Amino acid sequence: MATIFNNISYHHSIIHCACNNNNTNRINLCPNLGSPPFKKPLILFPRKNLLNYSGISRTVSAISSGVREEALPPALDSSSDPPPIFDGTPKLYISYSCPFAQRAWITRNCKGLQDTIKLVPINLKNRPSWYKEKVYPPNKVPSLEHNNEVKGESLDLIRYIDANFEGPSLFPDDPTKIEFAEELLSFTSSFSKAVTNSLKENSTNEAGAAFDEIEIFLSKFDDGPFFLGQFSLVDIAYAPFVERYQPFFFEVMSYDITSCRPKLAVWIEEMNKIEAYKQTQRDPKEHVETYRKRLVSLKS
Ligand SMILES: N[C@@H](CCC(=O)N[C@@H](CS)C(=O)NCC(=O)O)C(=O)O
Repeated sequence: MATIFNNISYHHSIIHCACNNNNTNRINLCPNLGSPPFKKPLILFPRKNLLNYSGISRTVSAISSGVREEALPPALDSSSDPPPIFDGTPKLYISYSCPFAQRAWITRNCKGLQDTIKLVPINLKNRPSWYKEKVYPPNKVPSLEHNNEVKGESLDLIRYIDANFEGPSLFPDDPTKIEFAEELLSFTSSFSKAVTNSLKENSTNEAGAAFDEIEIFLSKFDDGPFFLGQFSLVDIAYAPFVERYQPFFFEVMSYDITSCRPKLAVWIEEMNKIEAYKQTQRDPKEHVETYRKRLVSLKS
């Protein structure tokens, strides 16, 4: 599972973009559609700019240092006994394939909480009945058992984990960045809706416009390659979705989401260096198949 993007070259590739990379307001200047057979995207990003981001090494190395490879437990199914519930050990219930759960899992890893918050993976296709009955009545993942309560909703959970557990802070102090973080966190649902609409219409128009928005967002702060400059919960909120959209759009829609979006290309590359995130990634082929099925169900 930790191998994910290691076996593909989408974001580690070279560099080649004919459009004006400084004009982040352009829409559809670079329509991005190639006719198959389609080459792996060639992304040109100004590596020397990365070296100017003084914050990267500080934040990300703090997160990555001490992150060790974790043996992931098997997913529990309808035949599995529940873990000891409300025994005082915080537990994060996830599904390995769920992007919402992945947000909470990345946050837990980035805070270095592997020994504090126990990971409890659930097989959603063959869900144990005790999960709904005894743990989390909405019957969704993620959920977090902490202090004799169970909470859900991924965007609430990542904030909760950040605020209530030890480890590096993943939310800014600066009021301008806080305001922007709120805007970006709110945009996550519009982003996913735009992609879903694109899939329904078999067109990249709406998704392309949403990726253009992302490119503009990534241009706001220049003290690092992340949404708020420095790595934060905002990056964690977007990463699981971009991880799925990038290979799906590339393989199925022949659309390279990083083409003419140099900030997004760099963001993906930098995210993929974060060990705490890498440990949560899945094989891109699996994402492509999941979204292929989703596409069929959206159209039927
Ligand atoms: N808004 C929720 C969405 C969570 C969600 O939809 N999780 C899916 C898995 S990716 C789930 O548990 N589905 C089970 C179901 O709907 O029965 C969040 O952000 O946590």
